[in-house]
Amino acid sequence: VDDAPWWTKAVVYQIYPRSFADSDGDGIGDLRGILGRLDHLVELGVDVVWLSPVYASPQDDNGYDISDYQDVDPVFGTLDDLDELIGALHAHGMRLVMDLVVNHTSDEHPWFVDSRSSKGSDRRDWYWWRPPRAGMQPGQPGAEPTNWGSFFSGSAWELDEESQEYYLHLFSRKQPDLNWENPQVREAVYAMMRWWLDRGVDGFRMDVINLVSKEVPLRDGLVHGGLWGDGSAFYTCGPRIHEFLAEMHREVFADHPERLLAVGEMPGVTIEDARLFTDPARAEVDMVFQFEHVGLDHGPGGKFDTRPLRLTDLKTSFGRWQAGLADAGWNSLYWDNHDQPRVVSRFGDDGRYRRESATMLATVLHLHRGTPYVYQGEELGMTNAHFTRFEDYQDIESLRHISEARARGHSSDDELLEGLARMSRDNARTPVQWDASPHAGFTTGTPWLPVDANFLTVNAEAERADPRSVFHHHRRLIALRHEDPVVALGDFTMLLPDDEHVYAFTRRLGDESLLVLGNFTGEERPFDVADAWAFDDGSALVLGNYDDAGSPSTLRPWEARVYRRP
Ligand code: TEU
Repeated sequence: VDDAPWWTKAVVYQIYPRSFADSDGDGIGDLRGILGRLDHLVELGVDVVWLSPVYASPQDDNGYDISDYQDVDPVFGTLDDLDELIGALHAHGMRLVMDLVVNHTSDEHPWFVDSRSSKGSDRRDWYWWRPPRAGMQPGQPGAEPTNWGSFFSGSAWELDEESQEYYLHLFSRKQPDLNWENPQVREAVYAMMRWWLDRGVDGFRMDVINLVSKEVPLRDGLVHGGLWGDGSAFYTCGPRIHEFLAEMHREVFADHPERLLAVGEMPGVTIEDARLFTDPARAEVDMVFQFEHVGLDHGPGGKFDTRPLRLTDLKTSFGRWQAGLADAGWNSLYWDNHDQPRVVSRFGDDGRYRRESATMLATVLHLHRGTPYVYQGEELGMTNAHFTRFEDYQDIESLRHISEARARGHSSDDELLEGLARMSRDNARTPVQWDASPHAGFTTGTPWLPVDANFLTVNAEAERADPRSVFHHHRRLIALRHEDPVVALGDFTMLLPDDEHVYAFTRRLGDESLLVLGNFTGEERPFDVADAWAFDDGSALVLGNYDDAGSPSTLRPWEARVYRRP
């Protein structure tokens, strides 16, 4: 227990700087805005801040398209501001983890500008350049080097008029993929990472890091019914991914072992692979973000075609991940981030039972074994954006989805708006609601994305004033993890796997046990865990989201309880 890494009992808070706090009235959040709100993080008690990208960027994908890895975009501030933030967080005993986006750069990054400048450029091979498909003319439909679709709709290839060759972009055309087969690319990335560590940052959240190894030669993927083929089999955890991450660890992390945190964002990662990535003996990364649980409400038509979550599916998924990483490796625990809809709207009830469902969802998440991540506003019970017009959306994924869906003529405007209202990434990107003043205290100017009308009641000031609030509940959950080793390290056992309403599990470490219960519905639900837990031998309720203990056999709407024994 004593030699477990520090991050097993840490909680990470994600800041999406564009939407956190604006200090200069331009309507966009910035670093000085964060500096002005550190009290909020201190009171919450989080250990680490993960900062979404603040690097120089044309902002095609809100900073995930980087044109200079070693500078701050003026929209967010300066390098001096960032140094000040590192210092201020450290002074409060918190760490700062930067986003590391190295599957791709911006097409305006000097590396790509150089690579594009001619076929003979020294950096030509730093990206994936390919001629048109054999026998076809550049630009002709179907002439793309492979049939791969991009994550943001359309082809994953863009034709460069000058050289008449295509470059690969798994995301937007302004995010060309780096060629990790080239050792110079990897060394340039590692040098940049070392520069940040020397500046004082405490680690990295690595954007789509399991996509950097592509199987060569590149070839067509299966067509599942859409316009484009699915290339994911050739780039998800590709042939050299473990080699690359082990190399990165040696080249970047080896000199600063204990202090740092390395978390790999990994769409499509399997449990078997995650075990390899996070087994400390292999020295690759500390933990990964997997996507299984946030795909359970996707329908056959993809993420915008939603279906209701079945609680038994969620239990099966979390249960497998808990078991799979029990004796080697480590889990990350999250509901929300800047790419996912707000969990209280998605799996809870953001109306009548907003407080109850948000606190229940947080309780269930934080009591699993793994490191919990809180996304800005989640601790306030912030909801989805409730946009009803196409004009409100700004996210590139949403905009590309709208234009592709319209071009194909498959869905009505109402259906499209419905899908966006449920799943658009903009749902989590509306400004943080600080108080009931104009624009929720986020900015004195015009916010870049509309503030939700519910800010008059859903805001940090109101949450701080109410001891039962989502905010104070998060504070208690974080404190519990800090104080009680069973939360961080206890064994996990899922109970009631077939129950569609009540989520239940135990945690056990030595003589100590916890029982965690959560009602995933707005009705009273009976439960029976007598096989696993006796309430009469000294169980004490350590945390709940109702004012009184309630009945030992029924949960009230969205109720959560944590019991301790002995
Ligand atoms: O996201 C990668 C990812 O796989 C998805 O979550 C993606 O955002 C998409 O919505 C799938 O529907 C990371 C970043 O978190 C995201 O913000 C970036 O847009 C993306 O990589 C590209 O850098």
